[in-house]
Amino acid sequence: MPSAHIDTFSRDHLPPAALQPEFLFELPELKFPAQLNCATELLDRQVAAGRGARLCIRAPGGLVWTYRDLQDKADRIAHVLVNEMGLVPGNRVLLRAPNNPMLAACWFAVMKAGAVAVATMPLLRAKELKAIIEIGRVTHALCDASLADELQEAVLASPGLRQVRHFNYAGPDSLERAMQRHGEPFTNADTAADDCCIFGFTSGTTGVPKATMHFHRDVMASCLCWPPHVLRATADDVFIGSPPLAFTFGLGGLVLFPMSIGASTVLLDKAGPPQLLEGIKEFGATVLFTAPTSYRTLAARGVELRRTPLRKCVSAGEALPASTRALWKEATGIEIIDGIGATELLHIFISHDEAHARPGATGTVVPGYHAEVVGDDGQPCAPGVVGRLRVKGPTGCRYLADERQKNYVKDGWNYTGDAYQRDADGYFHYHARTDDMIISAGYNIASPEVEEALMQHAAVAECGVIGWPDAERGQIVKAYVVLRTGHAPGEAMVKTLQDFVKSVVAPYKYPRAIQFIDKLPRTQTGKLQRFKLKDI
Ligand code: 3UK
Repeated sequence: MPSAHIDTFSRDHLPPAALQPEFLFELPELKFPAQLNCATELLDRQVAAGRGARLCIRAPGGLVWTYRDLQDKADRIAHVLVNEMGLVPGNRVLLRAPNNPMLAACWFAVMKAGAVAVATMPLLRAKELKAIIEIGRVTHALCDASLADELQEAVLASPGLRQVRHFNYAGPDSLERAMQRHGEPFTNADTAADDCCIFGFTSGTTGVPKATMHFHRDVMASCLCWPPHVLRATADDVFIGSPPLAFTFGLGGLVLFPMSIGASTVLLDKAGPPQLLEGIKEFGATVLFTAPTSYRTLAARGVELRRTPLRKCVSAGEALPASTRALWKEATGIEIIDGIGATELLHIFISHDEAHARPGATGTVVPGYHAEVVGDDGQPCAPGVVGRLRVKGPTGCRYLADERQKNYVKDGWNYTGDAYQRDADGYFHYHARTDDMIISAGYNIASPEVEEALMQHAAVAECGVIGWPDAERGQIVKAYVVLRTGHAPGEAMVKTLQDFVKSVVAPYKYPRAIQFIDKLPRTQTGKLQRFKLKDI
């Protein structure tokens, strides 16, 4: 396949063939042509098919863009990148903004120009940005003016990154001013289906960042597996949610999936539970993407939510506790669609629709993917036995020049690092991250199971459970608990919660130590950072 890349950095740094996963294209719709540009497929095709006047993106403050408007912006930005910033296909463009329409336009511009998008979490500091710039050999940056400071500092320390433009600002050197100079349509780079277009940095619950590499065909595959087979939204749906577009959960749920069906999306620059609620009401959102904790908090507003047209609610990023599923159903009448995805696989590969929810299970394998639970010997486990989850399908793990490729991919399978159990009906039940299993006096205890038990108690707002070193038992179960307002910490509460856990799960799993805290440590993607609890 002829690559469009003149700068061959990404192709030169793919993992060696022997360390790549096996890629499967079993669904007929996944037989991609040799040349494929995902911006042509997702954006230009909608306009060419006569849907240019349809609503595409809205945002707080009254901004409304049609598909034609987004195409116009993306074309102008692509011209600026190529004609004013010296971009050639294959260059890496760092993108930095809260979720907003210009960020989406910049993302499509990078696709159109045949470059590689390196989207970054808004909260990252200069030091972390510098590491990303180095790992991804970033050459260009497009940055929201509100997040300029930390990037500025990182750019000063990064000689390879010379071209930076800022947007959502009115200065003479702004991206918007440059866009005014380019009104003509942009001819998209004729990229190969296997030209890289995304470096997705892992959200990392543990530390050192690594970049996952995704091709144009991977972007299209993510739109063709889970969305039509499980989510089944329509062109009239209005998508909304909290995950940043730098997190592939957000990129898919809030940009790629709505656009792949001609629907519209609402991009919120701040998307905590209050802003989500406001957004759902104001824009009449029908499809919500957010994390389990956010559903837990929002459930308190069930009366208001029932008055909105919200109809599909997707949870991912962390295991969805059965208690949160029940709480949301009771509050809103809506059955949450759970799904496990990973940055390495771009999006969701095990999930279920509303009619097939099983409390405590993530779901069944998404069409297009294969998944197994295997023991340490690499052999599939019998139903009900906990082992390691491994997956393969049209997308898979390619770390950019990283030793850890051989840990994630073995024998063609992607090992996600999760301990799972598969039941006789093919439903996958989450246990823990393989490194979050607690071994106490010879018992294997999964942190999330104890957390889920605790959360069923009315006094518990949130909690995190870890193994704590213990001379006698090796480890003991220790819980960090955030109480709901109106409940007092203290010895009596410790005893109450311990007794409660013993009454809902096997008593040996109860937390022998409980510490009350105000807030749990979380990543910017909303994941609990259990490893940080021990230092509290
Ligand atoms: C955990 C889940 C249980 C699991 C992601 C949807 O989370 C995403 O990507 P990350 O790379 O993390 C991957 C890991 O997160 N996880 C995610 N979802 C679930 N565990 N139930 C779930 N529903 O440990 C997995 O290995 O940050 C999620 C779409 C795109 C994504 N990138």
